[in-house]
Amino acid sequence: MALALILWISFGLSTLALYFAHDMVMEYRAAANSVAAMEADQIAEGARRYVINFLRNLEEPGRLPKREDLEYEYEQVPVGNGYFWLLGRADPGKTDNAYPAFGLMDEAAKININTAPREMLERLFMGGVHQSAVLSEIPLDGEIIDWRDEDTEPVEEGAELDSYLRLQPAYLSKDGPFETVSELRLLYSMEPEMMRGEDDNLNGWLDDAEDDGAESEPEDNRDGRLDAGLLEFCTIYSNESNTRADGTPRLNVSDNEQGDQIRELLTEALDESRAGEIMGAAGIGSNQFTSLIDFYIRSGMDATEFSLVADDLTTTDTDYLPGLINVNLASEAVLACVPGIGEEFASTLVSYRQDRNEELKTVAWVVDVLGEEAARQAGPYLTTRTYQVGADIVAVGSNGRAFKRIFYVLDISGDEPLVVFRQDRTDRGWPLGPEIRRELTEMVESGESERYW
Ligand SMILES: [Ca+2]
Ligand SMILES: [Ca+2]
Ligand SMILES: [Ca+2]
Ligand SMILES: [Ca+2]
Repeated sequence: MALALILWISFGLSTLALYFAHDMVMEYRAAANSVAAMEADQIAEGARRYVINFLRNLEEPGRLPKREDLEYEYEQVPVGNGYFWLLGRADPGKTDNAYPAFGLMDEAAKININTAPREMLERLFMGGVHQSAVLSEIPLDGEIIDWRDEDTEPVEEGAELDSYLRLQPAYLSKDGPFETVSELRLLYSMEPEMMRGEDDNLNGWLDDAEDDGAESEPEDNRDGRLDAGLLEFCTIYSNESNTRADGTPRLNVSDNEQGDQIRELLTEALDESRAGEIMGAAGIGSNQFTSLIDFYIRSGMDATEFSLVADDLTTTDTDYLPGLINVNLASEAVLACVPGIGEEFASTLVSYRQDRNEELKTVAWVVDVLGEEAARQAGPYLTTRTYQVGADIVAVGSNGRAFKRIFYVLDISGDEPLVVFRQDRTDRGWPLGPEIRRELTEMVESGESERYW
C-alpha cells in the first residue's frame, strides 16, 4: 500500500515539475523573442543614425553618389549581434534574381503628384513597355489634378465635390496639395491594389508570391515583371533648394537686371571675350529662358564650359524648385512620363548614363541624347540633384528571430538632415527574399550566430 502511495505521489510530483519546467521554457523563449525584437528595434535606430550621418557629410550637397560608387555600407551591416540592410532599387536592367537591390533611394527620381503637369501623370497611366500594367487599368490623372487644384470644376475624366459626396461614406474633395502619398487612396476611382500594385511588400523586387498569379496573395499577372503601384512612382517630397553649393543665391539668367553679375561670373570662369560671345548668343538681358537646358542650348557653350557655371545659374527667383526629376537616377518608367522624353528616349537616356560620371554633373548631357527640341521640352522638369532621400531600413536581431522595417524620407535641403516621413513597414512581411533568410538560418545552425536557448 505504502509503496503504491509513494509511487503515486512521486508520479504526481514529477508531472508537476515537468509542467513547470515546460512553462519556464516557454517563458524563456518568450523573453528571448522580446529581447530579439528590442534588439531589432535598436539596430534599426542605429541604422537611421548611420544614414543621417552619411547624408550630413555628403561631399557636395544634393549629389547622391551613383549606386556603383556608394561610399556607405548598405548590405548586411553588422551591429552588435544583428545586422541591417538598406532596401534600394536596382539600376534599370540590373535586377538580381536572388536578392533585392540595396542602397539609399532618391525621392527626386519619382513623379511629384503636387507639381506634375497633367501630361506627365497621363503617361503614368497610359501603359506601354516601361509602364506598370496595374496602373493602366484605371487612369487617375484627371482625378489627381482635381484633388489638388483649388477650383471645384472637374477637368476631363476628373472628380470634384459632387462625385465625393456620392460616396458612402461621403467626404470632401481636398482642393489643396497632397500631404502624403497615401492620400492618393482617397481618390474617387481608386482601387486599393493600385497603391502597391504587385509589389505587395514594397521592396521593389519580384518576390515569388508576386509572380504566381492568384495562387497566393497578391493578385499578379505572372509575366515575370514587377508591375508596381503608385507608391513606387509617386512622391510629394522632391524639392530642390535654388541655391549654389555654398548656400548663396544663384544668378537668374532670365532677370534683365543681373546681366552684369552674370558677365562677371562668365569672365571669371572662362575669359572676357568668351563671356561676351555667350552673353550675346544667349541674349542675356533681353531673353526669358524656360529652363537651364534652354539657356545652355541658346548660349552656344560646350558642356565643359557649362559645367563651370551651371551651379551658379537659375531661370527663376524662387527659393525652391519643387518636383524636379533627377535624370541621373530616375527609372525608365518615370523618365518615360517626362514630356520630351517619353517611351522613345527613356531607355537611351538610361543606357547613356550608365558608364558616365563626370558628364552627368549638369543637365547638358540630356541635350546630346534628346536633341535640342525635345531637350527644351523636358528641361523644366529635370535636375541632376537630390535633396530628399528614402532610407528603407531592415534590421534583424541576433539569430534572425526578429526583424523590424522602417521607411524614412530624409530632407537634406536645409542645414541638417530632417526626417519628413516615417512609416513602420514591418507588417508588410519579410522583404529580403528567400536567399537571405536561408543564409541567416544557416548561420544560426552552424553556431556562427549565438542562440538564446
Ligand atoms: Ca479641385
Ligand atoms: Ca516585392
Ligand atoms: Ca500572387
Ligand atoms: Ca507582373
